[in-house]
Amino acid sequence: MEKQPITVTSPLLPDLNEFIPLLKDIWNRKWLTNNGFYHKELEKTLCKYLDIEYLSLFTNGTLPLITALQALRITGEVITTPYSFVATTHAIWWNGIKPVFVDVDPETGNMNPDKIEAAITPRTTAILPVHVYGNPCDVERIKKIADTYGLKVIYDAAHSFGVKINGKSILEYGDLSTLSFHATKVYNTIEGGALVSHSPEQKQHIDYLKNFGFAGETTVVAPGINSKMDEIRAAYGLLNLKQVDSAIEQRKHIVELYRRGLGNVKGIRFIKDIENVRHNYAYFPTFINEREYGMSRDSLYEKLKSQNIFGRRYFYPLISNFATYRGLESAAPDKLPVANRLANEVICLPIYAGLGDEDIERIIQIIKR
Ligand code: T4K
Repeated sequence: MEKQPITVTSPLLPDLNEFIPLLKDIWNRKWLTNNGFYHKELEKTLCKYLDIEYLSLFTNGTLPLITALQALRITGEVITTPYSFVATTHAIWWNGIKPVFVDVDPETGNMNPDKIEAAITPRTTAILPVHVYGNPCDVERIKKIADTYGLKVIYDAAHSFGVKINGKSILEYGDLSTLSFHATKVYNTIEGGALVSHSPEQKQHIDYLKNFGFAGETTVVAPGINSKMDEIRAAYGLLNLKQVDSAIEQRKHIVELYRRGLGNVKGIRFIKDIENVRHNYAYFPTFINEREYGMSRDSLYEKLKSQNIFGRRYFYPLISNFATYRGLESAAPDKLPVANRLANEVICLPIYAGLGDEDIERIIQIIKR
């Protein structure tokens, strides 16, 4: 019998039997969106789980980025990383702000703090790094630079659900952090996201912004947007939260198997394991050195595909190489050598709760052969 396709991820789904009574309750309440009961419950429960104080739910992980830039009134130029999903740069562009790319660290794929200062101009107002694959950026150094130059920091923490550093939530760093709860993420509400802030006033303002700027029935305080999470997804999110710890444990086990199975394969490299981090194992990126491995990343990608295994080249092409952005001065490939190399070498292997040991062993054997 032909093997079922193995995709890079598969969504964590709550028990349908537990979901149906919640749906019935929503039907009875006839309150479907606009800060309803389940919305409030999920905000509260997520704050507790993530060990943070202020979180605003959104309809996806892109709108909190766009809104964060609005909330802090960011203008001019924003320093960012090209090694991410396009949404990071798109959010800057949608605000009429110029993205300025800087290169990344070869060991982690995160923004290289050594490159930030040279990119600062009189028009720079903020830094927008990404904790890529859920691995924390060098938050202390980025804070120091931001403080020195009077810049704001917004972290795209789309991959960092539940990640901690030295026992503290990674979401505590920066002026604001954003999360994505997309179906493909460690924790999902189907589509969804959040903006994490640090004071009741900041949260209040963000809550106005995600509701058209309304601060009361007849008062609009800003040109807001509509990005409210509905009750059905909030209820689904409450159920999914109950199983996320077990899902992260299963992901950890998969990472251990991959690291053990592929650790000695010449030409294959993993992301550096940063110390004192509670990881969420959101992705398992491997980097293929064609010369040492004896096959290019793309050939390996095709070979896996021919066996019904669908790894993904996150993040290739590099954002700065897309037609939309490649005209920018900072997008020139010779200015971003590390990011370009990582984008050309990366393949993220399948990882999700429920992926069996025998499937992982099969993937390892195909890569080793
Ligand atoms: N910032 C960063 C750093 C991000 O990575 C993202 C999103 C954002 C911001 C924006 O957040 P959102 O606005 O999306 O909340 C996926 C996701 O759509 C996207 O959320 C994610 N990052 C990005 C890295 O990956 P695709 O186009 O690669 O997904 P897709 O549809 O090809 O799905 C991948 C695999 O997952 C499929 O082959 C099978 C499996 N899958 C997918 C879906 C949607 C399922 O099994 N079931 C499903 O329902 O973008």
